[in-house]
Amino acid sequence: MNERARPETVGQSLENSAFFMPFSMNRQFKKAPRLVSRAEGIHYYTPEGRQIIDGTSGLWCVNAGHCRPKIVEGVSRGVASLDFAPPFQLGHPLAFEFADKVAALAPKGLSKVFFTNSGSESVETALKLALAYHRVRGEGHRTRLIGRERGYHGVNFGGTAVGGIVGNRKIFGALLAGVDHMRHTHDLARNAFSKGEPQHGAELADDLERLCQLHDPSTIAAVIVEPVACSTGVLVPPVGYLKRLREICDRHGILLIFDEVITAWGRLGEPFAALRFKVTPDLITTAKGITNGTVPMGAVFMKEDLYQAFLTGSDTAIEMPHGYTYSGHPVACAAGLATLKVYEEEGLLTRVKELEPYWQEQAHALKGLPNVIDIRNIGLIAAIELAPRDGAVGARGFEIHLKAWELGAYVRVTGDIIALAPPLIIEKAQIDQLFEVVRGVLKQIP
Ligand code: PXG
Repeated sequence: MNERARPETVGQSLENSAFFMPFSMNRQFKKAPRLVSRAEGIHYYTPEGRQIIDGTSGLWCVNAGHCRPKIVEGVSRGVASLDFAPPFQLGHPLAFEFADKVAALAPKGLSKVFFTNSGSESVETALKLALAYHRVRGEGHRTRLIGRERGYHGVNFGGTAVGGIVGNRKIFGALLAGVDHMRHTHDLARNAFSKGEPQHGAELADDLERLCQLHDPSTIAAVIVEPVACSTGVLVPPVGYLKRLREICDRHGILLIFDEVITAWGRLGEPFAALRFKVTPDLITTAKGITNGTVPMGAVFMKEDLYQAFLTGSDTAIEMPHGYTYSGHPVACAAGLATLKVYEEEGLLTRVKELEPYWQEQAHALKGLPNVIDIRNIGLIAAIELAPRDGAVGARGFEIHLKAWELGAYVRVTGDIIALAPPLIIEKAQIDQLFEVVRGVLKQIP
């Protein structure tokens, strides 16, 4: 067996392992595992020492690259000096310091921060904040939550309910009551091979107006969307779409939530996608890149007047009966502070502005390869959509994922869509290498 074809096991079978892997094909995976045991910069290394380009920043989170010494050191020092402190009715300085630092990067007006431990928890927190905000202002009749088809907002009940992925919803019962969904914006017929924001589809925002008329706007608390829907195959918002959503929300007193779990922290060339699209939501959910993926953490940013509404309108001593044992965990805050330092020192929150033209050119150079029906990009994200095989949606995509691994790149595949989002430290020559692997794979997989 040559070096490349060797299974990446640690020498023993994993078929009877106790580990129930999340969002994985347990049956298939445990027969032929793919493991990594070390990472550095833009690379993973298998237990056998094979180098793999990380084409998706782990899971869209390792924006500064892997095992950055300053972040490792920040986490080590943090855990050695304060391992844990209760976050309720007690504090530690790092949480206050980190909240002020991240709030300074957020769009103007989103000045308060609630800490969580993941994107899913951020989404639940934002949805609960929206409902509670209306109630403390005497608008408790606003109880409906609106999401969008093909949206991904994590896996908790609220996030699954506002999410628009059929496979994630269908086996979990009725989820939340009072949820509805707008249409998604993916439109290959009009927008295939768009560079950046596609031209067609701003009018799809009017689907929100339709739902307002159906339910009456006074029943709607909040609308949640990803500025760019990443998990379902990189759906870039059409020119003017997000602005139109904002206008409709303003007209009807509905809160707009941007789920920036992926799009924040420099992925689109700004600290937040809201800054790039120049549309300011009322709440932003985030996680992942906030600590460069090293220690789990999430955050919800909110406008000052939401926070003030709780301080003035709450009829209980505790203004917001919500929070997690690990909200603002000291080790996560230490990781976050060290991460921000690296982002700042290396200009990573805006570096993508320089890289984007080159990235776009290299991505679109794949046009014409077998089965490629669309290429789209924004920031340091690209998707290559392939025609599905007859009667076997996703089969081609999965073979591509495996072949890329064999040829030395880890790439995300959703159905038959390849999604690429490497660490923001990537150099042009490494962008070439990543696309060279993808090109080779596309040529080999029928
Ligand atoms: N919202 C958005 C927009 C996300 O992308 C979550 C919420 C949930 O975050 P947590 O930290 O609870 O996982 C996410 C997560 C993929 C993929 O393959 C993307 C995510 C998670 C798993 C897989 O694209 N994003």
